[in-house]
Amino acid sequence: REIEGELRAALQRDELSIFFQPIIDLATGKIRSFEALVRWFHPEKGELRPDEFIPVAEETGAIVTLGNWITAQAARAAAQWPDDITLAVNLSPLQIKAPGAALGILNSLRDAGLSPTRLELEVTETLFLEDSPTVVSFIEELSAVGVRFALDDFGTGYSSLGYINKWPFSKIKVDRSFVSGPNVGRKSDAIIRAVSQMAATLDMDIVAEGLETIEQVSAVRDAGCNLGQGYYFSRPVPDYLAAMLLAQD
Ligand code: G
Ligand code: G
Ligand code: G
Ligand code: MN
Ligand code: NA
Repeated sequence: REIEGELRAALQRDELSIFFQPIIDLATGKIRSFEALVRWFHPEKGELRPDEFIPVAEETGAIVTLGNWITAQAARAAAQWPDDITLAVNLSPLQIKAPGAALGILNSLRDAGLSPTRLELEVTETLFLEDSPTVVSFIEELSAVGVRFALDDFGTGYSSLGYINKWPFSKIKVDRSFVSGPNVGRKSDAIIRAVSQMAATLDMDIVAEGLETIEQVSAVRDAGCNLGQGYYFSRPVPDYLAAMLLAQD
């Protein structure tokens, strides 16, 4: 595919960059962490979203190189932040299943000078669809040095509670379909409440994603989410703007 060779060249030509979206403590209004979101500024096609090239990178195996590059770049920015601000990075299932995946991430952190305890890896349920020893050792190796895991897009899969029972997640990210859209109402609110209560009991953080209005912020806070993320607070921004947000916080 055309985009495949271009992706390789893009890394060399510096066309990719990492944006950062703050995750806010809903009790204090302060920034708790930033999620790294990759962007590709293509010379002809303009801004490409990850949905358009991450799947291609997965198919071609380029995701391993790309993923380690993303982690390294994001960690380099995060190393400049105050120590109590953490970095969240999205991982593709294929990236995790590649040989040496944990080592690749730890090397990226070391090169960037970021402590593993400041990294949180966001994974989705699709990672666990097959119960592989590779996934087990990936999670054990990184947990052992203090890396944390967040269950992303919670509520869109099939057996999220089973995964929470089995794996050491420290955070649940409630999918934005529970916050806005046709399926939001009494039922979605009750689900957020129940999951928030569970999260608090288990000492997990719970983030509501896709918050765009003050009403949505109030609703998820009242329902028990302790963290929030979305355009209401900030769009994903370049590293220098993330640093400015922190300076003003
Ligand atoms: O960034 P957007 O805001 O468009 O993200 C779209 C999707 O791409 C999300 O599901 C997000 O998790 C994923 N995504 C964004 N950045 C990365 C990345 O660095 N690595 C991987 N694997 N997925 C990413
Ligand atoms: O604030 P406290 O020490 O009680 O927090 C214990 C744990 O519960 C922490 O992991 C914190 O993130 C989480 N937590 C705190 N407040 C809330 C909340 O309102 N809802 C949920 N779900 N978790 C919370
Ligand atoms: O799958 P994941 O949760 O990693 O993806 C995050 C995605 O959500 C990114 O595409 C990001 O740009 C997008 N996003 C972040 N905040 C908002 C928001 O408030 N509204 C909408 N529609 N999308 C958001
Ligand atoms: Mn995510
Ligand atoms: Na999500």
